[in-house]
Amino acid sequence: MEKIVILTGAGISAESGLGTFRDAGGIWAQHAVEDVATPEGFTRDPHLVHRFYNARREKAAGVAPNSAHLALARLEHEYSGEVVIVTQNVDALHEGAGSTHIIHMHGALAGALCAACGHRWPAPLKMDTNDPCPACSVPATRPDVVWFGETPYEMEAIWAHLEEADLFAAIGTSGNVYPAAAFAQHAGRAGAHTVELNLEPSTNVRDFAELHHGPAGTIVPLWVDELLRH
Ligand code: BJW
Repeated sequence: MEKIVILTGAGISAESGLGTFRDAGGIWAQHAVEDVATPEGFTRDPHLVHRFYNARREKAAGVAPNSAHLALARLEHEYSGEVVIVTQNVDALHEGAGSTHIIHMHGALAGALCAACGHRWPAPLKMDTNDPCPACSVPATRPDVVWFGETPYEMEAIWAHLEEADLFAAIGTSGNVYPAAAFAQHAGRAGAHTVELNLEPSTNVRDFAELHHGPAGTIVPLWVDELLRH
């Protein structure tokens, strides 16, 4: 029984209509990363950060999984081995497609987090920093997402999955953000065959043994068909 670990990034959701971060006209071209994706930015102007995430939550609620998300769900259900998705994405499109073994290493738009006590609960569509925490009542609500300088979720489990992987694939990620950008090297050194599926070569393309370049909605279903044939 073979284990497949798949890292996904913003590029897999691009054809569903969600913007990527670093492509021309992407999210970081419209918003300063230090203002909306750091704990310091949240301390400076929590209302700005909530406006940014409320708008993204609203947008994400109106989009549907594309053929790449659907192909990964099919892989999980039809493959004889184990399939684990580690996503950097905060949208719920893998869940919407029917995948079940998903780790949201950068959190989720669907989550709220109390900056005072660490309690986590389902986020309403619109959040504000004055919303009281249901556990401690302190008005310190923030999106349950991982900002620069914070520790991504479930890292111990992720490193263990990477070390057990027979096949590691990265889909739709530019390879600029650590620790995710180190996963291919880590899995490859532990013995996995490494595959990149991305619109263009990523920053760490040299860490991959096999490359498929093109839109995820086209190349991921073909790759999954091939895996299920063997
Ligand atoms: C398509 C496509 C189509 C387009 N089909 N493809 C110096 C050196 C090394 C590291 C550091 C350093 N200084 C600081 C650090 C650490 C820092 C970091 O990496 N900084 C770099 C900028 C240098 N990292 C952190 O702080 C992280 N924490 C950490 O390291 O803690 C220490 C620790 C490590 C290990 C164990 C324990 C502790 C936290 C990082 C948090 C990132 N947060 C964000 C925001 C999350 C919430 C939100 O969504 O708002 O996460 S930033 C943003 O970038 C978001 C994404 O998940 C992440 C990655 O972006 P992604 O997905 O790769 O998107 P893009 O836009 O970059 O790329 C899209 C790709 O798709 C492109 O290649 C396109 O070509 C492609 N594409 N259309 C296929 N149709």
